[in-house]
Amino acid sequence: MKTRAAVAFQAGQPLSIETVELEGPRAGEVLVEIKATGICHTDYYTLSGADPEGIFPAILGHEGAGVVVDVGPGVSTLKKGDHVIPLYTPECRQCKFCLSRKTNLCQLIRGTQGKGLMPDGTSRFSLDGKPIFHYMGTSTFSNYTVAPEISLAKIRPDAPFDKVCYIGCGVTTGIGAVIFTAKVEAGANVAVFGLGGIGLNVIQGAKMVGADKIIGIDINPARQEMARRFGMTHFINPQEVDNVVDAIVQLTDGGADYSFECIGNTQVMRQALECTHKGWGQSIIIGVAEAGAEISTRPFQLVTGRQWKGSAFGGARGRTDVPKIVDWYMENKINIDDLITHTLPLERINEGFDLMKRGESIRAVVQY
Ligand code: NAD
Ligand code: AHE
Ligand code: ZN
Repeated sequence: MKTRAAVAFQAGQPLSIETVELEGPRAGEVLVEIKATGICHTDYYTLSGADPEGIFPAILGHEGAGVVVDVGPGVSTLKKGDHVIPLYTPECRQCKFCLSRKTNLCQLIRGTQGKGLMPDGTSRFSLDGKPIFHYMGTSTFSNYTVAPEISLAKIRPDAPFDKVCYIGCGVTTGIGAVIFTAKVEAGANVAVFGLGGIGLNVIQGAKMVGADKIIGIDINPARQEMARRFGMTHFINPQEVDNVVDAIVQLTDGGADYSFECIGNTQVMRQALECTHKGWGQSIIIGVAEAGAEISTRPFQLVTGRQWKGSAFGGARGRTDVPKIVDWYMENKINIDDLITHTLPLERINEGFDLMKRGESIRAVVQY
């Protein structure tokens, strides 16, 4: 079949709207009509050329929601008409990682996914007879996409696509990092570095679990209003204080119990670790840093009890947890609507990237 898609032909170049060829689903695969997709900073990261796994031409996008149109041989858990959210972190429930119960990082198809291919080592997308690579196993910047069955969470049919698509990455990453990765307890003091599409969801998660002080740190003062609406109690603009770490330590009587880096800046990652409390502070890295970047701190910071952790997709097990997060939204337990600041047609997807780069959007959503 043919489908409209935004194609990334080259790093650093705007996406190009094309009509591409899409082959039907093979064994274990599912054809999905994507109804809406968010634009995450990670899409920009890969498009910029900073991603060591970035390959071109590719169809980016990993924050979508849609409807099953067709299933390939052997698919047993999904059928035509089911509503789904594609998962860049699949959940096969049979690999060593899934069975460990210690991580959400299912590895069954990670090798081919990172090479922009379906699990059988080929691509379903092409243009003028030449293959186009998939991205993160999802490629939601295409109106129709093919994904492995294990990379799709079935969700309730009454959830609006243009809102719950955000659960495909930002919402789950932010709230999940608080409840699944850090397991923040009521009364804890939390510091959140970067108040964009991810950081605001960390704030929302921290408020949900009953955190005490929720300190937001961002160089964009315009982020303050929205962050307060989601539960931030204190704001620090790093450009207005001598030392961010000292400012947080003073506010929290010795340091934050938990901190979250939601930017992808290795200098800030160091600050995020060092602002946590001696003896037990935990700092969770969510931000994705460019190829070659490295983090550093004095080992003494860890010797004296601070811990560095990372979180991918908020530690959520997609097929199990994503449908529950959709329920939370439908039951008004979480707010997604206010974070979706812009909705655009596919033809204007590059404007969505520009809004994010200028710090004017929280989430721009493409509606097909
Ligand atoms: P975003 O662009 O919406 O937000 C980034 C925020 O950081 C902005 O508000 C910006 O003003 C702020 N910022 C930039 N530099 C800063 C600095 N030096 N100090 C303080 N604030 C600063 O991006 P996003 O979509 O929220 O994504 C944030 C990061 O999380 C990205 O690196 C993205 O790739 C990553 N991410 C990781 C996962 C994961 O599973 N680990 C999932 C999604 C996104
Ligand atoms: N290809 C990148 C890795 C980027 C990365 O860390 N991705 C996160 C999700 S970001 C979503 O917005 C992730 O889930 N990582 C785990 C994994 O297996 O990719 C690079 O730097 O190589
Ligand atoms: Zn993302």
